[in-house]
This record gives sequence, C-alpha cells and structure tokens, in this order.
Amino acid sequence: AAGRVPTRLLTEDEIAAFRRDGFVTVPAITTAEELDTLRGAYDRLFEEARGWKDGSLFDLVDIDRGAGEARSPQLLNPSRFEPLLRDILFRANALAMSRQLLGSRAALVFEHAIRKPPKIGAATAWHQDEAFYAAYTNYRAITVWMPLQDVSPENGCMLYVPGSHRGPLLTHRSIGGDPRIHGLEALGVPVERAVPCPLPAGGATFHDCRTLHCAGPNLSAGPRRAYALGFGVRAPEHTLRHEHPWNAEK
Ligand code: AKG
Repeated sequence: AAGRVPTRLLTEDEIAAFRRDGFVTVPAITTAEELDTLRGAYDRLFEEARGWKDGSLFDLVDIDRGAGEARSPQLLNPSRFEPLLRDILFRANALAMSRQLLGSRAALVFEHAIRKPPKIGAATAWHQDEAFYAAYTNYRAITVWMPLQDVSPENGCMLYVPGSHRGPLLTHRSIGGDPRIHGLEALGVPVERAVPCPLPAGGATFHDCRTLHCAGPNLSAGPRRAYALGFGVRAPEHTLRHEHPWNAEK
C-alpha cells in the first residue's frame, strides 16, 4: 500500500472505545468505487478456487471435501493470488488506523478472506484470534475486518464480547472436538454479553487478538464476503514460547 495516501483516521472516541471494549466499528474505510473493483476480484478468487491446491484455501468449519462444497471457505493471504489487493485504499487506511492503536512500527502480518455462500454459509465459532497463533508467532495483532456488502445478523455480521480483551485466553478446541477441522472454538464464552455489529459495505470492525468474537451464518440470498487484514509489531517480547495444546494435536 506504499503508493496510497490514507484518507481516514480513527477519531479520539473510536480509539477510546477500542481500548475500553477491545473492538470498535467504523462506518467507512474505503470508497464505493474501490468496493466495486474488490467485489469482482474477490469473487473471481473463490470461483477459481485459487489456493486450494497449496492449502491456502480450505473450509474453516468442516473437513475438506472440495472447494465448491465448503460452507465457510477461507483464503489465506489473498493478495498472493491477486496483486490488485496489494495497493488499495482499504489497506492504506487500515494500516494508518492500526498505527494509531499500535504505534508507527505496526505492519501487515496476515490477511484472509472468508466468503460464506448464500443460504448455507456456516457460522464462525466463538474464538480469540490469539488461540490460532503457532509457537514463535512474534506479534500480537489487531484485525481490521471489512465486509464487501452490508452485513447484519441475517448474513453473518461479527459479534464481540466487550472487555474480553482484558480477560484470559480461554481454552479452545478444534470445532466439534475434531482435530481434522481447521477452525477453533472457545469454551465457556459468556454469550449473553455478545454485541452484534451490523455494518454497511466498506465499513470495518477493529478487534484485538484477545477479544472474543464470532460471526453468524449466512441465511441471505447473496454471498457474505469479508476481507480481513491483521496488523502487529513484530518484536522478541511478543514471541509465543509454546504451542497451544489445541494446535499441538492438529
Ligand atoms: C476474524 O477475522 O478474526 C474472524 O473471525 C472473521 C470471521 C468471519 O469473517 O466470519
């Protein structure tokens, strides 16, 4: 995103909300024109099942049956497959805003896209992103999650537990206790405290890697597309010294 000049920053209130709750939503992080371009490129990636052969595309919630069968296909590092994604306003704004939260050394540390198919798109289980970190992960990231169409509880908006970023990392397990499945689920989540975050297309949520979150199923007639960028500061003091037990068994 070196070429793009950021056009948006977080307000003082948004920064305060992120620190208090462990998440914040912003109504716009890119333009309608960019969203149009992104939707086309994004759908092409999934239609062509880019990344399936090398394991970058898989079903997050079930054993892999085939790219077309997945109810929650997740593509890691989509910009590896679509260079257009490397130089977009979403990325420039997300970086600038993340630096407000993490400092000027924050940099992109991961990317993913989850495209939940119409009607049958599966829910994303409750989890903390930190539970996915492998041993020697040397950052603590925040995620900037942008829907490419409006999102509501009907088509899989995000839900967060406010303040959970100040609590412990909960015990996780592979979804349904099946280590063949990529996705993790947290145990003992206070779901009664969950706050749904509906958003317009091109809005975004920011969350800490400790914040408990999930997303609903997609019951709508259209796909639910989301593109997430993770930003962190790589540093020895952040290095995770052990494998989480639920990942060691995978
Ligand atoms: C994340 O980006 O941390 C998520 O959990 C995304 C879940 C989703 O898009 O359904």
